[in-house]
Amino acid sequence: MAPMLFQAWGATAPAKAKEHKEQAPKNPNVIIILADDLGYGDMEPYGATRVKTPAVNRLASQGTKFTNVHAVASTSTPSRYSLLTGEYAWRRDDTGVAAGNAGMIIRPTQYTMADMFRNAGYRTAAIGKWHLGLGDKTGEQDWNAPLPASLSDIGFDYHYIMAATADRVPCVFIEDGKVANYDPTAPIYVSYRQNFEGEPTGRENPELLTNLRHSHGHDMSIVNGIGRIGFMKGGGKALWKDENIADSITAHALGFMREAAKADEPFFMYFCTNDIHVPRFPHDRFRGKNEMGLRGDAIAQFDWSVGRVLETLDSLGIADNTLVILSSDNGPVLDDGYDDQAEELVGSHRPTGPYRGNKYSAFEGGTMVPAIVRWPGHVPAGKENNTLMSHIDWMASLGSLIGARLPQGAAPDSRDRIGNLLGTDLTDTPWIVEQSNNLSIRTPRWKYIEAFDGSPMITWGPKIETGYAPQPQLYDMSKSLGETENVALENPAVVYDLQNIARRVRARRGYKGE
Ligand code: NG6
Ligand code: CA
Repeated sequence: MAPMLFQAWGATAPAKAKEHKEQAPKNPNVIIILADDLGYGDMEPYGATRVKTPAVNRLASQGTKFTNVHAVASTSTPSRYSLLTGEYAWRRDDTGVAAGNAGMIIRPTQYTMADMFRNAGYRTAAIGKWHLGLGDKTGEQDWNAPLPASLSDIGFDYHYIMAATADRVPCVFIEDGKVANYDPTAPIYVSYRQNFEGEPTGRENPELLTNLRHSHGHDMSIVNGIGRIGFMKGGGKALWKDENIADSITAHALGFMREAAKADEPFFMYFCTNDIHVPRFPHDRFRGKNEMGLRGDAIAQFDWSVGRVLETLDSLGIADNTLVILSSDNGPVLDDGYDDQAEELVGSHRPTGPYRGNKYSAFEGGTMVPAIVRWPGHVPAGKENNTLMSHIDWMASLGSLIGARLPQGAAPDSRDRIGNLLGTDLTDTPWIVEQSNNLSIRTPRWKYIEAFDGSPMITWGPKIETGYAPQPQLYDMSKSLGETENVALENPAVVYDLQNIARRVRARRGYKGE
């Protein structure tokens, strides 16, 4: 049940946005801080000792630390798609890890979390990592002109984003549908098929990899002394410098917050850091401060970004009226393709905490993520909360919070669990779905992984257990979080029930257990 914090809107919600705003000045700002590949165990509140995370510690002490929150998928694109649309990404076959020249995956006709906030009178922004495609058609973008489809078509008033990931071309920021700082003397060309004549690559010109060398993949175009996935030419002064990415992203986030506060408009900010995804190449001021090398430094840089957001809320005097949600898009990975010594220096640090598997896995390490929620006076402060929750439910939950009315068919798979998110209702969701190359069902007690024919280890680079097995797996999470003892044969009735949930949710968009 939604808490009765705000009056629900009338049927003509969008047209009455302004009136509503005046009636309910307390509609909180909402900031989702989404880290990239940050593991359950990667920050101090979750047990990390080899890296300091003072800003996150502060957020946790002023809010609630959740210990059973799951991303929808174990990689970025499907995880983010699901969060922003409230539809399971696996319902579509074009939501796998996107190339930097993928067309916009969320279609303008879809109703997104940003549409929801915008129609409720919020100013909306997406800042940082995007990874959900841009422009009309894959491979056909003209990066030298305004893109025909961009985030303004799916509910964002403002965006300053990276098209995909820092390891994928094009290595430029996109601001309001155009390359930011566009350099007319260096037109931009992008291909994921072939190189442009005369352009060096990591494979052929390793001597030009002056900043980071690859360990697997990442041997195509070289930008800023780092090999990337995909080929690009041009960019000139628009090209990012990896060491400044966190600064740029954070500065634009703070700028957006200040403008919204100045206009006295409630805002929704989807703030996605590049940290701690590869290539990990943080600014000098974060280097060498912990024993884990670049991966630890990237965590420290992430923490700095969080701190800047919190300080800015304070200085604008809006911290009490802002719901801050911090989480990650998928589980952690050490060596994800660059020679940054993450494996060699990890020591006793456990990126997934007590969980098995990593990013990419069907095991819990793939989708188990940190989640900290702060809203002074509304969300219990300094509490730990073990309620089972999934990112899929955040759209309907936040909609309920702000009294949004979603059009029929919007956010089909998202359940209103706002009481869970605010820590006022400790009833677990009966089950959630996790996606790797197969599906898993997680309940408060059990974890069921569908049978799947695939290698038990990733075969193309990272040393990671996939969690795939030719027969069903069932783990009793109340006995051990480590997914080591498959008890499927001893519990056929449980397996049968969980298989049925997987079958039904697959068969029907919007199946929620009824
Ligand atoms: C993989 C990349 C990896 C990372 C991942 C996506 C190679 C060898 N590896 O294909 O480095 O970019 O895709 O990560 O290319 S995610 O967090 O955005 O999903
Ligand atoms: Ca990720």
